[in-house]
Amino acid sequence: MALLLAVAAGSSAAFLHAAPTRRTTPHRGAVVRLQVGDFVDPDLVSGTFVVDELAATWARAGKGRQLWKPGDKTDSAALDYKLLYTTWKLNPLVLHGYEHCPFCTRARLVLAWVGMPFVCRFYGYGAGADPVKCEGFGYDPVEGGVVPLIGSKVCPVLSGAGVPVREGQLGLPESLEICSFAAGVAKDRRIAPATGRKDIDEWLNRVKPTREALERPRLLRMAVPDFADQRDVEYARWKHTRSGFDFDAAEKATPKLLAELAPLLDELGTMLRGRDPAHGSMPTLNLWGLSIDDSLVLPVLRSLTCVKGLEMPPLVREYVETGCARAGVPLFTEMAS
Ligand SMILES: N[C@@H](CCC(=O)N[C@@H](CS)C(=O)NCC(=O)O)C(=O)O
Repeated sequence: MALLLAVAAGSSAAFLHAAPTRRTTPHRGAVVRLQVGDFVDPDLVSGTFVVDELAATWARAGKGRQLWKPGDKTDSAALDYKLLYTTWKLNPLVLHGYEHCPFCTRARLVLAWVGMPFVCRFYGYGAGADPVKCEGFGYDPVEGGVVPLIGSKVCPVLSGAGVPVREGQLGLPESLEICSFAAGVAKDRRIAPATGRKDIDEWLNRVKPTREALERPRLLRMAVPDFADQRDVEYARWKHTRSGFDFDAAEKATPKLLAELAPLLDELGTMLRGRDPAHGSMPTLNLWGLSIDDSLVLPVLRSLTCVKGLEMPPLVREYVETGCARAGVPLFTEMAS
């Protein structure tokens, strides 16, 4: 063994310094070949077993080559994608958002369902709002929240190597664009596109005023990063109040609102047509399993878990519990009020 190592070490030095004699067919490490001019090609071997082995190890380790980085092109688009995906595994994408926000939840669910490597970064809800434009509410208008990424304080935003961005931006905003991008590049699992089902669209519209009245006062009381600072709470109250929302009246109307919501939740139960065997058999809106349709409805149900005493029909409860659990997204039940 000692002898073999000595021979190997000697040959290694010879390989590094000796003039190459012949080119072999590319071995495993050789496929990562960038279309750039000046890099050392280690596919030049001496023809002896030990040296060939060392050359293969050298090449597999990527020694002597210019390292691939996102944006580089090899001679194969499939390989570029593979390398990009490996980059994401090592350096996960970042989903910037608010914990309470349904649009952020939508992106988070889809990214997790399809197995994208990502982490979440949450912000205070008032960070990035300009007090000059918001009657004194908000703070850090230049550096706060996602302003440095996209120039405005709207979440969610996805950032990271290889994420497509518009000119002048450093991240991809818009929840459905993030979902579409993720569905297009995901490797581990798939999600079906949205159907455009009219019943889903109508249900979302009909439930909106009731759920907003129930959620808004309660979301602000939750122990989440979004409202950790009193300035975040004040900004949110200002934002909704100026658009005509009455926090006190909404809280007082809780029994009436709950009564309004109950038949809508029953109706949703009848709209759940399938289950997804690839996702722990969770209930789904469509017969063929998870689709973008589910990412439109589930965030709404998740938000509603901040309402104490809210009863959901068993299938709807199972839908929100399993759908969110599959994505590692917590419900608000323990913070409900
Ligand atoms: N169409 C956008 C809507 C995003 C949106 O409205 N986000 C809200 C959070 S719930 C936001 O960031 N609002 C900032 C503000 O109002 O200050 C999407 O789907 O991503």
